[in-house]
Order: sequence, then C-alpha cells, then structure tokens
Amino acid sequence: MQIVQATLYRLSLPLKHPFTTSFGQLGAKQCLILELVDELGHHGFGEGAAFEVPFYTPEFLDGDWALLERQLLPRLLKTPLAHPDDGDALFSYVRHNEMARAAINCALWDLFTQRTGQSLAQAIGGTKTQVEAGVSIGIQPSPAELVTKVGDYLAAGYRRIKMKIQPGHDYDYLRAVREAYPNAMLMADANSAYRLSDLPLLKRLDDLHLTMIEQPLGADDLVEHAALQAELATALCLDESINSLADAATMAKLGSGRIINVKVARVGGLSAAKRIQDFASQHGLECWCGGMLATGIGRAFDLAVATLPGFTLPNDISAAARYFDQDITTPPVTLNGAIIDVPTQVGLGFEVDQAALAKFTTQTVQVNR
Ligand code: OSB
Ligand code: MG
Repeated sequence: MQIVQATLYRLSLPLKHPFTTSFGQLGAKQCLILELVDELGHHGFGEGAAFEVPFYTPEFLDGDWALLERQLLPRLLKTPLAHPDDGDALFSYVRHNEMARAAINCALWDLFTQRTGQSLAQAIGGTKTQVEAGVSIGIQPSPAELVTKVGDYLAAGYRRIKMKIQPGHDYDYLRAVREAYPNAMLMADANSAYRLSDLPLLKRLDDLHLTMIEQPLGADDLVEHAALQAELATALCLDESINSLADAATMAKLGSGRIINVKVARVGGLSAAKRIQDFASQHGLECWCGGMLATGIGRAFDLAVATLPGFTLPNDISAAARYFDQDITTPPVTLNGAIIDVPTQVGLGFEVDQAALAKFTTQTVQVNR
C-alpha cells in the first residue's frame, strides 16, 4: 500500500461536563484526527490523542502536530508498506511519541482492513463479538455527589465503575460508594497523585474490596509500585507507566502490579497494543482497554483491541453520549445492557460524519508526496 495524501485536523469537541482528575480539568476534547488516502482511493482515519498540556504523558497536541506534519507524514508518504506493522519499523528511530505514532498506525489499520475486506477486530485476531463497558468518573465535589453519579452509571448498565482519586478525595469518597453499592465492581485511579510514603492511606483502601487501584505512584516508579504491591491485597494496575512492551516486561519482572490498562494511543497503536497483550497473557498479567475520552474514531480502535483474548476485565469504553452531545462518527457508540457490540463491517465499522468533522475542526493541514 502507498499513502498518497495525509490530512491533519485539529479538533475541539465540547464535553457535556468537565472531567476532573488529579492532574487537572478537561473542558473539551482537544485532539487531532489523521486521514490517510492510499493509492486505491481508500480513506483511513486515526486519532492523535495527546492533550494540549503534557500532564498525562510527555506528549502534547502542538508537539504531535509538528512531529506528524514535518517528520512522520513526509516519511510515510515516501515509503510503500505491506502491513500496518511495517509502519512501526519505519518509525522505530523515534523515541517515545507513542500517540503520534498511534495515529499513523491506526489509520494504516483502517486502510489495511478496507483493502483486505475485514473488520478491525477480525484483522487483529480478536475473539469476541461484544466487549464489557465500564465508565470512568472524574473527581466530584463531595462523597454524596459521587454516590449519586455512580448510581446513575450503574443504572445505565455499566458493569465496572472507576473513580478518580487524589489526596483529600479518596478514602471517604470511596467508602461512601462502597456502603451504597456493596456488590458493585469498583476501582480507583490516582493518576500518580501518591508517593510510597502514603502507604498507610493506600493500605486502608484494601478494606473497600476494589477490583484494582490504577497508577497510584509516578509514571517512572516501577520499583516503588512493586514495593507497594507487596504491601497491598488489592491489585495494582499500571497506566502511565506502560508505554511499550519493554515497560510491560519490567513490570512483570519486578511485580509492579497485576493488571495493565492498555490504551491504544499510549502504547503507539493497535500493533503495539496487540504485542503487549500477547506478552501479558503469557506472564499472568490481565489487560483491559483504557480510554482518552476518545471520539468515535479512537473508540473504534478501542473496541477492536478489547476483543483480543488477553483483555479479561471490563474496559473504559463507554457510550459516546457519556462525553459528547454530538460525535464525529455515526452511528454513535451505544450500550447494549452492560456490553457494547463490536462492529463487524469492513474497516472502522463507523462512518466518519464529514459535516460533524468540519464543524469541530479548528485547523487543517494537508501533506502531499
Ligand atoms: O487515567 O485513564 C486515565 C482520561 C484522561 C486522561 C487519563 C485517563 C482518563 C480516563 C478516561 O480515565 C477514560 C475514558 O476515556 O473514558
Ligand atoms: Mg489512568
């Protein structure tokens, strides 16, 4: 396959409600969308999920835009590729910048499936037709408000509830929810808000029978996470710490946790996510698919990856309506009880709504051969 044209769209998609984590508040989903055209005239899409500010990972939107426009896309346009994995080899000289590389890798998978007449899930070797939906809830002003929110999402069908925590918004908030919903599948995500010296507080969370605690410590703290996991009954899940297969191998060797939140964007695309879940399955680590408040384009790749057999826990894949009044794909991703049906159509399985894409685009650039 030969890419003959690439277009970058910078998007600002309003969120229904601001999303608050320990690193700050998001008011709109700002991201970039990459559209690739191949020599047969197919259009493939990928999402560049980097946030405007590099608080979650070192990547940020303006940086990824420049990297893609000036370096990665010109190189891609010069090189014929037989398979999306070949793009990873083409960009193996790039350190990190996983989200920029993921945008390309995903758009190549979209093209590859159109060329070979497969759905995304089928093309990557997925084994499920439905995936379990979970929801991630931002930090709320009070325990009572968190309990209400959790109740609403449980009633909507979500099978697993993740709650963001930070010092001062942790034990009492989670305990209130546990008391209200004794049997619900609950977990917490700290986005690195704690240090190993917070061990006494983190140990108290064991009482709440959480399915896991996600990323309590720093992104580089694999050794510290191992020390913490040895002290806790609750499983630790790593998110920010795992950007590559090598990180997953370090985690397995050190015992830094038992679960990986695999985000297609954070690890460099669908090809890398598949390699990480293969490794995880062989080393007794469970996986589930995390989210980046993705548009329908990013969500299509999340749904596909979650069909892989190593994804054994409910995902942060929710209905589009959980975040947006209007998405850029149709039909919108919806819940079917506690699950989401995985599309079986060729390609993404969703149509990109050109009018919606235009409506939310604030900047465009085309890169030609
Ligand atoms: O830590 O998983 C995270 C959103 C933005 C940045 C980091 C995270 C999240 C979420 C949202 O938890 C998951 C979703 O897309 O629903
Ligand atoms: Mg997380």
